[in-house]
Amino acid sequence: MRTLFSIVIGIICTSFLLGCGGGGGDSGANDPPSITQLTAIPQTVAVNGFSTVTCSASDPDGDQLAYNWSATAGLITGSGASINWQAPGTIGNQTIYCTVSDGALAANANIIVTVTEASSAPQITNFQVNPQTFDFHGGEMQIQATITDDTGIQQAGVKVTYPDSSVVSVDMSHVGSLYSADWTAPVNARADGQNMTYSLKIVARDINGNETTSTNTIATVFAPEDPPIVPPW
Ligand SMILES: [Ca+2]
Ligand SMILES: [Ca+2]
Repeated sequence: MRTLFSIVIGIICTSFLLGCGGGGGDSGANDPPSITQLTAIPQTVAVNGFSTVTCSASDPDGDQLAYNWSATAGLITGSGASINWQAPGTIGNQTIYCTVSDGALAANANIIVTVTEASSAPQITNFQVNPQTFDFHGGEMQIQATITDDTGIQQAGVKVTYPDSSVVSVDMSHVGSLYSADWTAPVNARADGQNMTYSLKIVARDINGNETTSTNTIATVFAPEDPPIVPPW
């Protein structure tokens, strides 16, 4: 009889403690962590590009949290609340999953990142230099080309390499995709009767830093003509 009484008292006490723990939340019970935000910056990346993924989470009990990351494709580096994700080499949507655990209970969230084609380098076509030859006076030439890009041209210019290998850069202006510049070829003042040849090429850079250099075009300023040779008779 005394034993049964003890068991009943024990059950009552246990129920009381559970009730206190559940109702008050101050001891015994564990509540799960919650994820308030999961971000990927940027959320659209080029193939093989990088995104920083950050999980903001908290635990009502102040438990230490462990972060577990996975993704449908790509490469995860780092650990903890923020990781680095490298996109795969193929376009499409990929999902990155984060699980936050307090050791007993967990919360989950995921975010979709869009993987796009890489920005390609500018295309330079119809590169023309006019005129391409000058008498010894030299003179002004017009340089033009059609330059296009999938993401936008940031800068285009002409690099002129002089006969002594020094280089002069000339900015190009444009109307639509037609880029142009003027450059004046100097007088050929050489005393040795040699032509002056200049090598011109266009360098175009897009907003992503991709650069394209055209093939070279040569412009020539001829040597002064020799005086006519007087026959020795
Ligand atoms: Ca907890
Ligand atoms: Ca581009």
